[in-house]
Amino acid sequence: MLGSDQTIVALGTAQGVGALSIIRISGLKTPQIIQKCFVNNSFDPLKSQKFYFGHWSKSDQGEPIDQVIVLYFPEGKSYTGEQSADVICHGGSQVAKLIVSSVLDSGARLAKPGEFTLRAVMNDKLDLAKAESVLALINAKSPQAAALALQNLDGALSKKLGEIENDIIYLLSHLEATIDFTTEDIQPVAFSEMKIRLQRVFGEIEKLLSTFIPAQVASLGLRVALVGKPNAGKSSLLNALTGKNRSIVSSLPGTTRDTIEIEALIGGTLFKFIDTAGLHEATSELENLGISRTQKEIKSADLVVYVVDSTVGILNEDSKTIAEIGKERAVICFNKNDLKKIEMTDEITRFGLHDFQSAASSAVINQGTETLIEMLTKKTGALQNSEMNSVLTTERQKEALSKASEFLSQGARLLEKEESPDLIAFELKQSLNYVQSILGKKVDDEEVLEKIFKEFCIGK
Ligand SMILES: Nc1nc2c(ncn2[C@@H]2O[C@H](COP(=O)(O)OP(=O)(O)O)[C@@H](O)[C@H]2O)c(=O)[nH]1
Ligand SMILES: [Mg+2]
Repeated sequence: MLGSDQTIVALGTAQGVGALSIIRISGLKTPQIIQKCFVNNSFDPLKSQKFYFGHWSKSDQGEPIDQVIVLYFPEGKSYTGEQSADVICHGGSQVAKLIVSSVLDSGARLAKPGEFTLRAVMNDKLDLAKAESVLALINAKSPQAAALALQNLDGALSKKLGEIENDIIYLLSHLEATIDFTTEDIQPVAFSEMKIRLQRVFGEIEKLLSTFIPAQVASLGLRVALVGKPNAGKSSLLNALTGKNRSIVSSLPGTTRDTIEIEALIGGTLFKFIDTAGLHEATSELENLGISRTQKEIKSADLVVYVVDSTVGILNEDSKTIAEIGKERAVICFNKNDLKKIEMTDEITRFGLHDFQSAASSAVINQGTETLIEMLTKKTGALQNSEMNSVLTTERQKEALSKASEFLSQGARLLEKEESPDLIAFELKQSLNYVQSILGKKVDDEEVLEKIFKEFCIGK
């Protein structure tokens, strides 16, 4: 790998004032840098995973910069697989900076984003799927996203992919034994047995593929659009939903006047509420823009809260839009419940919307929002209790596994027709390559690596 003979350094903790900072060093020169800058007579680079307390200086004759703890990891026993150290110093704006520059002066260079993790992959300390979960864990915005990322870092996805890989290899070896039984010791299994086994792997791949969207929702947040007629109380409801006891993660004003996106962590679930422009006959170009944007939000949202003014009731246009959204994604919310208590079931039935879920709320006195949140969270129930022990968390993983699935199903078709084993084996080999690419076996594609690691922060 380019530059892996160089020693790298970076601040591992966030910039700014805090109690402590950690500086990471990795590479061949790590022990000699410590010997030069660190005053501690017992430091021994041959000892495994030791920590030392002492002063860090600019050089062996320099003034001390700080009292530090040095954690030393010899080759093969560190995160990167190389000789590596974490220097724990006091936080703040100066100390860590001075220590990093002393390491740079001693022959290291500044690490690129994700370079420590890249080295870990190159030295077989992590596979690519685990490396991606390091990034996912750092970027997690909800407890659920963090839990999924940790599961993968602990190897859940890698294990599952390893099983799939072995199953395909098994099929391949038996196919190859039928092609050339003189060189193989394997007694090939019958085609009928192969069919069963291939279907089983295919099922496993499909099951894994189905985890991608729920995992995306868990990590990116559940997109909930608030839609309805002007004046129904969408904006007020958004405020009530994201109001007290909620941690607002961010608030992004949209490009049109009336579109606002607010992230809020509620009961462990990350929500992205989108306030939209009211649906009505537009009288100006600007309104038209707002409404077409609303249509787009309706399409892209995971769930839609269709807000109805209880004093007005459902109108024909409302019912048309609600029906179009469909009962899987829509919840009807009768707002302004403080002004008028509407018979929800009657109202819904009258418009033929029998199977739709509904809730009543008052945005001004903040009533009914808990029930609405509960309803929305339940609608995402599949995300919480489906088999989420190994999940696909990145677009790259999903793309590769989809390809693996395509080749495998092509292989299955050929097997069904009892085509020649080498044709079937060809498809299976392609499938195997894609499965292995997720784990990063035989990683030689610089472009793929660059794309993954540029997302990382420096120091990881
Ligand atoms: N009484 C009452 N008034 C409400 C309620 N929700 C909204 N409003 C009022 O209805 C008007 C329109 O609300 P707004 O949130 O701007 O509606 P939007 O156009 O759908 O975003 C405002 O005057 C709000 O104060 C509610 O639950 N009860
Ligand atoms: Mg509004």
